[in-house]
Order: sequence, then structure tokens, then C-alpha cells
Amino acid sequence: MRRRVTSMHPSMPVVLSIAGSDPTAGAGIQADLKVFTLLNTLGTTVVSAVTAQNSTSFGSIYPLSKEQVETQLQTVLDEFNPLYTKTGMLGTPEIGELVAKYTKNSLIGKLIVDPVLKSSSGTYLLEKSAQSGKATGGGHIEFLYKNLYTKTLFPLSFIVTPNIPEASILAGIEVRDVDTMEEAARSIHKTGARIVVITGGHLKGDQAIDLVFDGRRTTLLKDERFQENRNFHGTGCVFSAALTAWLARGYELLDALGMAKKYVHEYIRL
Ligand code: PXL
Repeated sequence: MRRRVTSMHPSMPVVLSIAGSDPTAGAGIQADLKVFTLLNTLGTTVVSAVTAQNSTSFGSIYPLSKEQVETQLQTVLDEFNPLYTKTGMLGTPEIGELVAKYTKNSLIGKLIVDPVLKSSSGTYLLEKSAQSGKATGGGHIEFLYKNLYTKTLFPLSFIVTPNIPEASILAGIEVRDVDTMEEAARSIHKTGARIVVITGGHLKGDQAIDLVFDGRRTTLLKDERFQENRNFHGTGCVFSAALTAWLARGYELLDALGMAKKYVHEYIRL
């Protein structure tokens, strides 16, 4: 059998993003690939869903079928051997289950899960099945969401990166400050995720505080708050893609996290 590529060069490791397409490239798989490339990793991509959106409006979502996603994945894996895979918008629970199968079979490296629930404009990014086109959403989606992540994907994850609204749903508590962030991180850690990173950008205050819990220690990463003077979406995608790239390049967890946090500021100034 042909040896699969883990890097073109030792300093350019292979990474994979499984996520939705955003045609404006502000978020989703296009943003991931830009970050992977800018940070000198060899990015590969598997599209889970096709969205039509820009920074101010969200048109439609077409999740792909499990079969369509699986053929993409197999084709990438025929040639490449990713060290890390990050997931963003997964489209449907079925696609999430597919990711779980490939992670269990040790085919896609270490898993970094960004449990995306909604776009910045408030549209749910998970659908019940692959048949829709119009975003549906609602309470039943949050139930499917919580089940998929806490029961299927987190037990197999190396790192999970919920933001405040996501952590609130995943842990079932209202996260409103650092104490409740820690409580949520502990609860999410019990699902089996090795490292929980709650990104605190949605909390009020001068600083943006991220909380990292590895099962023993809690670390707070502080940075000055990101000033929104343009219509940005996709900062969560950029953060988790940068984290994936720095880890694949061999940086230690806390260094990679600190660099990814700083990188979001640099990236939006590009
Ligand atoms: O930022 C979350 C996100 C992830 N993936 C896709 C998106 C968005 C937000 O808009 O469109 C495809």
C-alpha cells in the first residue's frame, strides 16, 4: 500500500477540517483552510454542508448526505494522514456519527471539536436530516445538538472549544462569569473530552477570558477584548483552526492556545 502523506515537509504537517462552506470565506471551511495555510500547515477539507451567507445575512443551508461526506473523507484519507482533525459545522447528527466512527478507528488523528450551534447572525447550523434547505432550528435542534456532542463526539475528543452560549447548553447551566465557566467546564469534561476550552468572548468586561480545564488544573487565558468595528463572523473558526495548526506544528497546549487567541486579533487585521 502507498504510504499516506503526513507532511510535505517536517514543518508542514497535514491537518483536516470537516466543516460547512461559507461562500464569503469569513467562517467555515474556507476560513479554516486560509488559517491552516497562513500558519504553514497542509490543510485538507471535507465539506459537511453548503451554506449561502455573507457577514450580514444568512440564506440557506444544505447539509450533504452521510454518503457524500464519507466519500470525500475516504478520498482524502487514501492520500493523506492528518495528525489533527478539527470539526466545525457538521450539518446533521449523522455526519457527527461518521466523524466519531473515523476517530474511533484512529483514521483522522486527534480530534479538536468546535461545537458550533449557531452562526453569528443566529441561524442554527445543525439540521435534523440532510433533506432541508431552509434553516429550521428550535428547541428540538438544541436537544439533538447536546446529545450529539456530549454523548457521541466529546468522549472521543482531545480538545473541545465551546463558547459561552454553547457551554451553557452543553452543561445545562447558565454560564455568566468565570465561576460558572469553571462549573460548565467540569461538567463538560465529565463527558470524556480530554481538554475543555471555554472561550469567553461573549462575557461582558474589558478582557476576553478563556478558561481551560484538563481534568486537574484550571487555567485562565486573558487578553484584551476584541473591538468589533467591522462585521466579523467566524472568529470561533479562526481560533480553533489556529489552535489545530499550532498543535500540529508541535507546540504545547497552553502555548498553542495563547498563540491561537492572539492570532484571531492578527487575522482580523489582515
Ligand atoms: O462561526 C461558526 C460557523 C461555522 N461554520 C460555518 C458558519 C459559521 C458561522 O457563520 O457559517 C459554515
